[in-house]
Amino acid sequence: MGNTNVETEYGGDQIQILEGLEAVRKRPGMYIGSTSSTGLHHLVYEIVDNSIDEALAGYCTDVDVTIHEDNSITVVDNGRGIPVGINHKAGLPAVEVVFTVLHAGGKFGGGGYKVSGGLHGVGASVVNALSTWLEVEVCREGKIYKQRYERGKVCYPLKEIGTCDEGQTGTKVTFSPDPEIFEDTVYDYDTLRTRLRETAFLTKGIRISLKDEREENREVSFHYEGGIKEFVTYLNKGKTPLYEDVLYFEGTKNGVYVEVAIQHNDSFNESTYSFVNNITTPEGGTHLAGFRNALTKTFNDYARTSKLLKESEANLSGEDIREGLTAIVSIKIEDPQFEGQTKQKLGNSEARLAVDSIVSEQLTYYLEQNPTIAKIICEKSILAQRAREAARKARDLTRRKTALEGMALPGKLADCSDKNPENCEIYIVEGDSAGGSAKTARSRATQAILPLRGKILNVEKARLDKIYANAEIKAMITAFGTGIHDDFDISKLRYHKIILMTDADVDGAHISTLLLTFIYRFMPELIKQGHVYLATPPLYKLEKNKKIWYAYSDEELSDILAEVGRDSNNKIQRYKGLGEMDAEQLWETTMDPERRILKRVTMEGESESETDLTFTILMGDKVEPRREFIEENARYVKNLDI
Ligand code: 28G
Repeated sequence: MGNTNVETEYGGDQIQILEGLEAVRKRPGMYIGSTSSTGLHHLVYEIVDNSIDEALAGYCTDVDVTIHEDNSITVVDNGRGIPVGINHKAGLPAVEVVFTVLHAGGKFGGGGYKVSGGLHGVGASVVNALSTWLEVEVCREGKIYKQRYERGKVCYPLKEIGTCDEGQTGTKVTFSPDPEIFEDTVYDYDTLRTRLRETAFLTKGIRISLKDEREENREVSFHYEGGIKEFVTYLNKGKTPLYEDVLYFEGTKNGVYVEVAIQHNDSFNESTYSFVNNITTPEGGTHLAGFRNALTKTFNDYARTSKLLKESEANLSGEDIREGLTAIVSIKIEDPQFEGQTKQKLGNSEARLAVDSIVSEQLTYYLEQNPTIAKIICEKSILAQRAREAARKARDLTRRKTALEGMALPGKLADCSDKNPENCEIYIVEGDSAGGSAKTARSRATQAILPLRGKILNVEKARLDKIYANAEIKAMITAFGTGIHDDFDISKLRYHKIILMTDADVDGAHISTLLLTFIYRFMPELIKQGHVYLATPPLYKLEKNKKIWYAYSDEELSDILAEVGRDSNNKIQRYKGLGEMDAEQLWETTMDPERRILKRVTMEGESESETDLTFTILMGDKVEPRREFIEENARYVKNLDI
């Protein structure tokens, strides 16, 4: 016998194990959130997380991820290798336990989380259960061990398959996601790349590579010695920083390890992202509250003692200090408690204390040591304070107006007659002439039209008082009915579909992006809840023998030509803008709910910091990053599916 099998008995315990994994297959959503593309990609993160835990424990420096031709995935790390000795409780090799025993507390099942050196391997059995097959190889003590599973079931006992150098250790996992479970089993390179980059930023020093064997030369590697400090630099790359330094604070308090990096830029938006154990917390929680409190307190103290803020002046608000701030708050905590409806909000009170005291202490020291930078930030905050005061006055004025006149809808709006928002849609149309055609074409009961004149204000580059004063923006705010920012109330939304209709050319795409930027910054819930759509006008009209075809892409045009014959009786018209269509054509091709194609704008699967960066780069004033971005992300520009 060439291979030495590790002796195992398969008794009652093993049957229980199978029942455990059966439960995962019956209710995959409970363990990985969903069986959509998001869940599919989640499998990779679960496996990679185990390598990251090994890195956080101090034993792993490299993680390599490969997407194979058949969409199976291999992850290799150079950690200690999952132990192969018999685990006495289960009577099985530890590695087999890791892959076949459903561990308490998956991400979506509640309970404990894994963190450095603690609970590694929590998600491996879930991935195993949801894969048609999975193979694990472990390199330890000069030997290579292997085991294979199919739909979670062991194919053979752990066996030795060869030798390796004494000092060489590590783990290799290959799995093939089960098409019986997932709607789609095709991996998206960009999605994995974005997430792995984020993971590399959050785990300083680690090297993570990604290779796509489905396409030649698709390979990247991430390695950030500066960790979240470099994350902040990356997020600010399309902006103009107000000072060169990225401020970095780090420490451990009451068992909470805290890392914070910040830098201000000359924009007016805040981009703060918080993480707990490398997991993003979009709803924040105690760690973020601690950070904000420390920032507000420390800057006010400094501005007072340095006399930058006079005694007669009011305190700076947190918002003033965070105008133009890019920040990462990342903590590691043994037993994180997640609260709120979506369990995305950290609840541990010790995290608030730890972040607050570490940031307060180290930021106070930093400001004392760097008075020039301290002054730049304080002065920016004081300007923000004044602009906010001016904006408040402008807003109060418009509020009073609407209170007197009732809801004054914009004059250019051709409203629909149906008053049930669920049935109603509003077309935001570029240009008065296309607006005119749309008003004629529309179905008056349910379709409202709001024409906008030319380019709308770029909200990335304007302060609040100027934004509120802009006519096109005011028209949209009153037409939508929801209010914005703190006043935002989705229950007041007047149309359940907001449809952006612009020319199918570069200018049109630019206007769509300006509109989306406005909605994303001021009413992100509209996008998150799926109310925002892009209309797709046709690119070509084809006429032959009194019959008409419309083509929405070049591909479609050649398909139609192949079908009807490519001869001189074909008349092909290339539409340059919406204005070239008459009302009837506009209705047939772009507005008729029976025939039109709408693209819903989503943020699913995209990391939030990446969406923010997309808007900053597309709308900011740096030319080079925008050109690079458009080249790298032709995909985005093609379908604008953010
Ligand atoms: C390549 C794809 C995914 C991993 C390790 C290393 C250890 C480990 C993993 O132990 C079981 C439970 C607590 C000790 C730990 C090795 C200690 C000593 C490990 C991975 C045994 C889990 N030597 N590397 N799990 N613990 N990489 N990569 O999964 O008691 S998982």
